[in-house]
Amino acid sequence: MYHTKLNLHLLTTLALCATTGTAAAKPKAKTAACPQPKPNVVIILADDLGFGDIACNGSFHTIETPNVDRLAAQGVRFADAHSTAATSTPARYSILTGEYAWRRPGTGIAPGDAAMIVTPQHQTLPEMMQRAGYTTAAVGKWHLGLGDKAGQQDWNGIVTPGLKEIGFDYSYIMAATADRVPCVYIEDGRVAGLDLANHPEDSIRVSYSKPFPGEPTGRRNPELLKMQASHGHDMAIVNGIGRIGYMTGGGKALWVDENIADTITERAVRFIERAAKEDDPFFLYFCTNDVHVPRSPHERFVGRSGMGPRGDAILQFDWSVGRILETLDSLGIADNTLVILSSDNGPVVDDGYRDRAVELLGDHKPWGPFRGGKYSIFEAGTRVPAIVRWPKRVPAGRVSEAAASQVDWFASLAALVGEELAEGEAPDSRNQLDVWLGRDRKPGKGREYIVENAGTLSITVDGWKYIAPSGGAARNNDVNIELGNSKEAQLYHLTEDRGERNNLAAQYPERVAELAALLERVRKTNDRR
Ligand code: NG6
Ligand code: CA
Repeated sequence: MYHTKLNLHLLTTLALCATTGTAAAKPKAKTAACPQPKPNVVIILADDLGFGDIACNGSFHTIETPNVDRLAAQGVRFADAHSTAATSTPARYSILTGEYAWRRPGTGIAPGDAAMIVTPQHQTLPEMMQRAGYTTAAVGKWHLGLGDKAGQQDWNGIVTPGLKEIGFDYSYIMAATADRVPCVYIEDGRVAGLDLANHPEDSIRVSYSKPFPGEPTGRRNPELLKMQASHGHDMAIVNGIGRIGYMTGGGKALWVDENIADTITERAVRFIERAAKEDDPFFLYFCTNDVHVPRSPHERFVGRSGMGPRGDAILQFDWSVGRILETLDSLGIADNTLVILSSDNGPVVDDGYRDRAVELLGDHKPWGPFRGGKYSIFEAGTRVPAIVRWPKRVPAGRVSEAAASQVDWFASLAALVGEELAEGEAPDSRNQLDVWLGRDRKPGKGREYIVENAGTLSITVDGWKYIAPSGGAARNNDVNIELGNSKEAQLYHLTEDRGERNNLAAQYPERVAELAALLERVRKTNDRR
């Protein structure tokens, strides 16, 4: 059996060489040298981690992130990398499908009982990796819906279709976010740790419309809360924290917020350990809950940052990164593992719980030098931390100023592992492997344009950013973030004005027209080439 598998792996490697050989005339062929084994690929995706939330992006004086910094020192750190949207569901949709979420209705922030948004009909990133011979896993925050009907999932049986049907061999996930019910982990389609045989009373019910009679809610029973909400988050109470949505049951399967990082990091580590014993390479999509609300880090991080739970959650995130890196080191596979670290969207300080994040922020600037934050079309909405390390192939200790977008991970990884993309697969994703492996690092390299999405759209070309007019609110006062909407067109010269202070639209009407036309073209056609 072992030999059969090994032979199969050899055959795949040879096939990869053959594919690369055919393409030898094209410059991208150098990206897949032979006869090297395909690298393992680990994506570590933080939640709401801002550009300025990691020390190596210039915040050394306010936060310590030694593990993230080590990754950067051993790899390439990006100064101009973007998620495709300023909130989680659409940003993650783009990573897994290689398509801009704004092309599809129903890709906004999903409730915990949403039907699958990345569906079995999609051609997904993990499926492409499976085709290339990879063993795949998703661990941590999901937030892309489950099952085929909203509100109809069987939380007490198998939640299906699920991640298996879209290319993940193994999954251990939180359905949505920590502030949304159901507050349980789902392992390969089943709620982990649910023991209905001995505890039928733990049967789980979930509703996003009606409270369950007799169950306390944050709205009616604030005295039961250990963390008060600042806005929203006043429905079910689980572990003393008010959530979005109602649920009952769960028993011992309910998560303990303080242990989420430990639990999911441990599952990610175990997957790596198991996969490393096999001959096939592995692909891990590890999505942390940190630093999303409710921020309830483990007690060993409490008080350590001096910034309250938000800062402590950053330290906890950094710890998770350290555990993954240590695991790769101890298994001797770090050299041939491509690690990509990033965040789904920009930062927010008060996102609905009174956790003193605003009061204790001090000089720390989660958004770095950029304007706006999570939810915003200004830069801080999608200009996210991004670091890539692969000791064998990525230069160490470099900074890339190339324009880069997470939507390109799909086609770039396909090029890396030698997979052709079918017609219609990953329609907006481009092969930007030379950028993502840190070979092309200069400004002006990389994508010819970056499209951002936060309700309205923006497009940036050569440092000029155009924001399409929109009737949306100019700011969200609950979270104290400028959303960047304006009925007027906006044009910023990011090269000179990265803080987007001077709207130059009136001065450069031709440039506005040009960028608006380009955005219109992208709206109408796929973005692949
Ligand atoms: C908002 C939530 C916020 C967060 C966000 C999604 C309220 C008042 N606010 O609606 O707390 O959950 O959705 O964040 O409910 S994301 O990072 O998953 O997109
Ligand atoms: Ca997020």
